Amino acid sequence: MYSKRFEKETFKAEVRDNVKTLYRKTIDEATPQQIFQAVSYAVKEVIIDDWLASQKAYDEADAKTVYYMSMEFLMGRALGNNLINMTAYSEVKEALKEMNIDLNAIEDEEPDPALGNGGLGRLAACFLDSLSTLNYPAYGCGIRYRYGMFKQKIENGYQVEVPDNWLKEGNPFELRREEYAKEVRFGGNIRFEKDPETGKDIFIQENYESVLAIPYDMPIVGYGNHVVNTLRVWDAKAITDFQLDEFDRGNYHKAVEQENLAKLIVDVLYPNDNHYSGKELRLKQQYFFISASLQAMIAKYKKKHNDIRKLHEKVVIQMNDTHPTVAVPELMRLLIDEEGLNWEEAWEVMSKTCAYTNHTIMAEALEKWPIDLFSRLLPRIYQIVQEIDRRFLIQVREKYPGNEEKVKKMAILMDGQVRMANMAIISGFSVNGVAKLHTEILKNQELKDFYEMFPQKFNNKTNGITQRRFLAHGNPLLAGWITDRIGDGWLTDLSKIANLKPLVNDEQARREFMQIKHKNKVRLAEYIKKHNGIELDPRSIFDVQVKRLHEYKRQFLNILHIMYLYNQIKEHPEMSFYPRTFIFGAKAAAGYQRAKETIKLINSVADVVNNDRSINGKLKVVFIEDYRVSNAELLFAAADVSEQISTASKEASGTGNMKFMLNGAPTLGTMDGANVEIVQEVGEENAFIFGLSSQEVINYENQGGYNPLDIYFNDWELKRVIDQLMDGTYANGDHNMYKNLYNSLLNTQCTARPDMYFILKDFRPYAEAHKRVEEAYRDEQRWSKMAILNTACSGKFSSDRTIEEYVTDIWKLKKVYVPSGQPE
Ligand code: T68
Repeated sequence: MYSKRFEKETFKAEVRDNVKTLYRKTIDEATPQQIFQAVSYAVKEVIIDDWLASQKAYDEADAKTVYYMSMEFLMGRALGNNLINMTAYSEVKEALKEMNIDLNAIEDEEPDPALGNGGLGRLAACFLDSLSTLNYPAYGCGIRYRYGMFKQKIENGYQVEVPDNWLKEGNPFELRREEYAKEVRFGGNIRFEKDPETGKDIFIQENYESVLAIPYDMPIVGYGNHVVNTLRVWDAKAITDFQLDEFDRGNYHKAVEQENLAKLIVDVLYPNDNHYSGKELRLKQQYFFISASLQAMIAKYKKKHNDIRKLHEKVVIQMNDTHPTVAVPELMRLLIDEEGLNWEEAWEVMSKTCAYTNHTIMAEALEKWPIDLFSRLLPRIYQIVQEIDRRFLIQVREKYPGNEEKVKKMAILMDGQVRMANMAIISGFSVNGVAKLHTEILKNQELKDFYEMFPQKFNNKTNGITQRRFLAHGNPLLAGWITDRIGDGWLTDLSKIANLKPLVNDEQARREFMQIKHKNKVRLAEYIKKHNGIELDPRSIFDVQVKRLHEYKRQFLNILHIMYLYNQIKEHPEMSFYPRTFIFGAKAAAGYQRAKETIKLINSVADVVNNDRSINGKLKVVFIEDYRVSNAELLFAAADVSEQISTASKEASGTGNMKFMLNGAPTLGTMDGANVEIVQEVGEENAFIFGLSSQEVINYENQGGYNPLDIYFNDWELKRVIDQLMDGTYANGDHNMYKNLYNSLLNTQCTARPDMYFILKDFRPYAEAHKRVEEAYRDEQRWSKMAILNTACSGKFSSDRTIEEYVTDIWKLKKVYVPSGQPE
């Protein structure tokens, strides 16, 4: 047993006590939210003991630690996951049941901490889970946004954004740690003096604004090993009288300004994914959490060590995309200005400490800060960036004499901008992509010049997901069945799931597998009935596309195909057609017009199709409101088909694709991102692959695109679908509702390149792939084999595997074993 405190009677007493001391109530009087809090505090008691034990063990081992720096951690709910990882889920469920409390209902009381947009933030969360489970010392460092990703409401088919006040009821799992607060300074000017004794330059920042960064720690519980790591997210507070410059004392205006800055800085997560918005506040957020995290990191190091020149032996910093890359000059600043190292010494330490992960090749996602903004906000940091750039360009000119083209492409400072990716690549010791194909594209196209100069820095780390959340927690029926069949080793070693492979030839096993899928479809249908009021037939094919809404992800292609199917059914009512349910879930960035129009289109098609009795329920379309981690778990468990249809070369990896596979849904997709590796593992015959290859897409792009009108005028069925965007069919007669979408496909006046994402080009191959899905699904035996094989071949896609690769190739950490922190 993980802890005696989870013994039924002990645990029940603890919950009763908590309800009493927190709320002066008995269990019967307490609200579900209060019970959630009381249960969480009881669980936290156990966690704290292990947390202390972990930190003690790390201290004794003097172990190297990874600092995973990320603007986003999309954690999802903590209670259920913590119980799973403490192997106490069923005990606690039973204990609560005896008190007439349903654990699932209590879990639903927890707000979904949504401090992230999508894949990048969720990846960070999976990585933390794996780091703890694999016994590696780690910190996640980020921001405690007061408002996370907005809540999505659908009103009249349109997305409406509602603020996500996730801290309203208080977060039972976090610890505020005021005593570790750090000051972060912005703006002002830099004066420099010579130190009269050493003759060194000293840089003095004057007339700056500052805020106090206050850390909140959240426990990251490893699976069954008593390891608890820390996710440290920073809140901001004004520095009022204390610590203000002498000269500023009593300066009321300044105090108010600093108050406002502090409030604003951690107020809200920017809700863009794969898109850079160049807002000053965003840069403030970046520097704020990086400066605070690095100060804390150095302070911790110095408690045990006195030679800062060896910092890199005890810490490594992984930068999750370019968002935290201001860590490079900030670490230089701390080493030079605060620790007294010279440039060369500081460079040696910094460049052995920092590593960078790239998550996208989309040009609009690349961070390039205007120099005037950057230098005004971070004057000392800017000086350091200039020096990094100056020294680097000397190297470039040495290596490529007379080649000013290279200089232009590779410089950090160019055309009035600070190019953050260039800085990260030049400064760190590792640059990784997130799937094989993506890394190859980085090396051979996007970052070719850098790869030529620093080939040793480049490496691939194919993404992964945690099977603890996305199978053990999200799909308890399948998890239980797998454990019955092959034992529970898969929970910490997903390669063991391959032991299911022989079961594809076991009819009984196949039937059970499909029965579980059916039950999960019923569970999802109930959720949809409750939330959308739509009645679904769980025997229909559940075809699911859930991910952020983005043109390159091509939800538009999916819905156009549904419009096409609907036309077909109407026109040929006699044609054989296996009933299909198409399920979407997606948030659009608030200012992303085409994305929002796509949501409206999906909902309007849903309205028409779902209410057309003449098609006998053959086709249903559902848009899940407020897609997030908690309902994602239901969706993966229930999906028959996984839609992964990005324009080839655009999706760096994808991770949803892996979650579907783990839960037994074959991929309907393009050869993009990690789909390529999924197909490699499961075999092409167990996936439905279609469309242009990444090389074909890149070739077209190099030619300036293709002409979609050639397709439009030669495929009348497709033309008809596209024309329906403009004839009011799905717009109550309004001819303008979808004109942006229509124009994005065809109109050269409105877009630089019509059909940039090759929707028309891939349409017929996509429709044909759907035909293959239908045919395969009709053959129950074949389908059940495919489904089991997808689960059985998913072993590679555990984030445990990914983390072991980061550890071996980049971080060089050692495992630390932690004795239980529980009192005997
Ligand atoms: C995603 N990126 C990739 N970005 O699109 C996906 N961007 O292919 C990959 O699997 C995943 O990262 C993990 O590697 C994102 O999710 C963002 O969310 C984002 C946020 C802010 C700014 C730019």
